[in-house]
Parts: sequence; structure tokens; C-alpha cells
Amino acid sequence: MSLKNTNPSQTSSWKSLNSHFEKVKDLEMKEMFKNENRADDFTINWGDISLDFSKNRLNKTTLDLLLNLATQCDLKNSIEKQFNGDKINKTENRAVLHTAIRASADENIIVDNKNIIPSIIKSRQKIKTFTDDVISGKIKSHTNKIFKDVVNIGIGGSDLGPVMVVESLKYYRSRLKSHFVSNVDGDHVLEILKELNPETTLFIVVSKTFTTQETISNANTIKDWLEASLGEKSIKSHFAAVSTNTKEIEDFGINSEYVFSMNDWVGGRFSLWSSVGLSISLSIGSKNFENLLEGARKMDRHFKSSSFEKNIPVILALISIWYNNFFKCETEAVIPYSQYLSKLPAYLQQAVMESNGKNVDRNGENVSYQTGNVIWGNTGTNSQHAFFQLIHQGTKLIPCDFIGFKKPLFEQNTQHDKLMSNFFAQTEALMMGKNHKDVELELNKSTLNKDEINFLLPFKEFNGNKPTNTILIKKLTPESLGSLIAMYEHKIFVQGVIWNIFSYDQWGVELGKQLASKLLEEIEKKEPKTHDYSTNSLLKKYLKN
Ligand code: G6Q
Repeated sequence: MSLKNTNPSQTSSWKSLNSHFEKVKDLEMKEMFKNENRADDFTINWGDISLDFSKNRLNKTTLDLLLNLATQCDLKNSIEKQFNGDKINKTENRAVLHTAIRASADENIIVDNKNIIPSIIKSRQKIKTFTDDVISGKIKSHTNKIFKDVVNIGIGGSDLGPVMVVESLKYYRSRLKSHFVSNVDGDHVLEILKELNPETTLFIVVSKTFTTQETISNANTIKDWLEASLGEKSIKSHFAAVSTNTKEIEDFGINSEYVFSMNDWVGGRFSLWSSVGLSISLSIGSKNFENLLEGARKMDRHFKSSSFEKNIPVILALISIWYNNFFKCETEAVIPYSQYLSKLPAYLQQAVMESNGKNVDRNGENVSYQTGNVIWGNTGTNSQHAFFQLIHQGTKLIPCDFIGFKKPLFEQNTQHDKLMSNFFAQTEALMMGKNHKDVELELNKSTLNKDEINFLLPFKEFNGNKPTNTILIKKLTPESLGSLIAMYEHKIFVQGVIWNIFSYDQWGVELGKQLASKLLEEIEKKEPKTHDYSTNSLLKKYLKN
């Protein structure tokens, strides 16, 4: 069954939210904190994760209205439909089952009259065996050496999830060193090959379709490079593939034992839990990979079974809708206070923006309200010394997610309190700001004269009242990372349901791809056809020696 069609802006709760917004839009959070229970009331503690959403410009009524909106948009049934394998990705006639690939062995999920769990467990086992055998050295290279480096060749969903997780869990690394080649920019692949020894490097081509220009070009460049030093026969020992396209894999010459399947009911950007995560498993070992899945599975259960007011992904999604559709905020920032999570914002950019960047609703009509947010961010504290100025004193309201960990990973790390004091200080400063009186008091203590003080005053004031969510996690582990990623996946789902859009297709990526292949032909033949004036003149410049 497909998702219900409800225009959110026509629901009674949306209309009530509109009038409620007029009443509360200027409320100061620091005033609302006169209610001493606010922090407790607006915190959800779940396992090793706590979400404090009290530093937001909303009150109990706002929350109740947002929760009503979720109910009126049929969220409960929609969650059921997704987990049960209903074909909710209607434009591609597919189920959406990234939750199934991390499900436990005793579950039953039926797609096209067949329980898919046994085949998922089988493919999980294959990942485990391959991982263990490469790490232990049982699987060897063409020249009988143990592998030392692993290169993931893929792009978009076949790159961003794996590279983000591998970077995030670097601390838990196996003896293998991971590399990622994604861009069709030949300099990217050549730069990476520069460091590698063909005799000890394993390549994984990850491509659901096995036709993606970037991935196939890079795979072919690498194949030539490998053949040049080890000969044609080495391909069978040095390449593995993750794909649905068995014909192309065979033509490429990949050993059928090193082929890992994918399913059409898992979208690229949600696929890191499947064999797309093979490079993750090799990088952190099969036990840690299983723990990553376990963390996501726990978040799935929380999402599926918790009431909406205690449901972390639901609350995050509703808060984000509140800012996007009522405060008209265009962007949202994600600031992890862990250098390990430096790639999380880029990963979320794809997950959020490719999923919910849609202007047509589930009826095929143009939406009359805003949908997907622009996601951006970087790690704290680095971003404090870069773009935080604009968040504190700029003209735009930018809700931020702050993600921090109670414990560092290295025992000998003596700087964690410094990192975390910045983490807490920023959300406090963003909310409290600094008023005229306080700035004046401070300046009066300086050696400046009255005129100098009066001049400086407005520049040193902070309006405050800037919203943040604080996501505090016990420790960065494969399991907690799994939960964190799944949390954002479900947030995306909830927003897509409420905005009445299809979150699991990505037609917007197609147009540029089609044009690029046409243009490549013209460039190779040096025969540019008629384009718009600007493109024509640029092509002429490019083709001129
Ligand atoms: C993700 C998208 C897209 C896709 C890449 C790679 O959800 O579908 O980013 O993952 O275009 O596609 P292939 O895996 O088919 O090479």
C-alpha cells in the first residue's frame, strides 16, 4: 500500500500552527526557561543518547500542534508501511527497506510474497567471511601477498556513507588502510594510485547499476594500472564488486566469488548497511560492522515503537518543520564536536537534500510550501573559528544540531573537557546572547573612553535566541554511530511523509547526467552542436588549443 496523500498545509493543525506562530515567534527562550522544568520536559533520554531540545523557540502548545500535524499526516501508518515493505517509493515502484538490511535474523519481512530476511542474513554472512579472510590474510593477492590497502570505487550513495563511517570509526580500524575514489576527475584516482602498491591492494567497485560514468571510468583506469604491472590475470584476485548488474560485472572480469549483491529496495544513500558497506566492514572488522548494524537496529525499534512525544527522530523532524515552514529558515547546520565525524555533514547533505529536495507532492502537483532544507556544517571547534560569526550575529536564523560525546576515545586524551566546554558554551551563547547592558558593563571596565564605548557597543551585542538541539552521546562507538545515522534517516522519512513528497527517488540527478554524456560525445569529436549562447562560447574556449 502506498502512503496516504495529505496536503499538510490544509490540515487543521497546520492552520493552528500558523496562528500560533504569530503569537510565539518573538518569544525569548531565556524567558521560557523561567519554567524550571523546561530542560527536563524537553529532553529525551534513550540508551546512551540524550536529545535536549529545550533550546528551541517553541513551547508545549507548539509541540502539541506539531504532534497533531504528524498524526493528521498519517505518520503512524506510514512508519508501519515502510517497515513492512510496502511499495512506498511509488515513482520507482519499490519498497524502502534499508531497515530490513540491518534487521535481526528472526524477523519476517515480505516483499513480492517472499520473506527477504534469509537472503539478507546470507549476504551479511558473505560480507563477514570475506572480511575475516582478507584481514586474516587467508585471501591473498595475485602474487600471494596479504592485502594492505582497500580502495572503494563508487560515487554518491556508493561512496558517501562508506567514507563517512570509515572516517568516523578510524579509531576502531583493522590492519587494512582504506581509500576512496569517487570523482570522474582523473586526477583524483591517479593521486590515490600514486601511493599504492598493486601487489597488496584490493579494489571494490561499488555500483548498484554498474553503469555510472564516474565509477566505471575509475574502475577501468585502475584495471589498466593493475594489468600494466601484474598482468590481466590479476583482475580476478584484486577486484571485488557490489552490484545488481551481474552481466557487466562478468564482462569486467571480476571473480564471481567476490561479487556481492544489492537489492532494488535499498536506495543508494541508505545502503551503507548492506554489501555497499563492504569497505566499512574491511576497515573496522566484521564484529564492529555488526555492532554498527545493531546500533541502527536499536534506533529502528525506538522509532517504530516509541510514542511520538518521546521519539527522537520524530521530534527532530517536527522541530525542523517548525523552523522551515513557519520561521521560513532555509538552512540547518550540523556541528559534530568530534573530528572523527568531519564527514557527517557531507553525508547528510546527500541523505537529506536528495531525499527531500522535491517540489512536487505525492499527487504530482507543485507544493505550495517549503520542503527539504539546505544542510551544511563542519566540526566544532573548527567551525567556531570560521562560520559561527554568521550564526551568532548574522541576519539569518540557522537552527543547529550540536552532537557531542561524554567520553573521548583515547584514554590519554586530556583535552576532552576543553572540547566539551566549547560545545556547551556555544549553545548557551547562541541562546542567551549578550545584551546592551552587559556589553556596556564589560566595556566600562576597560581603558576606553565614553565615546569609544558608545561606538563599540552595537558591534559587541548578541541578540541571542538562536535555536539548537543538543545530542549528547556517551561515546563514539560503532553502535552509537549506527544509532545516530539511523536517527537522521528516520528524521528524513518523517519530514517526507509530512511534506507529502516521495523521499526515495532522485530524478533531479538525471538531467545533468544525460546532458553530460551528449556533451562528451561532441567534445571527443570536437564538434560542438547548438547549445545556448553561453555553453557554445564556453565549449569553443575549451576546445581551442
Ligand atoms: C543515491 C543515489 C545516487 C547513487 C549514485 C551511484 O541514493 O541513487 O547517489 O548512489 O548515483 O549509483 P550506482 O551505485 O548505480 O553507481
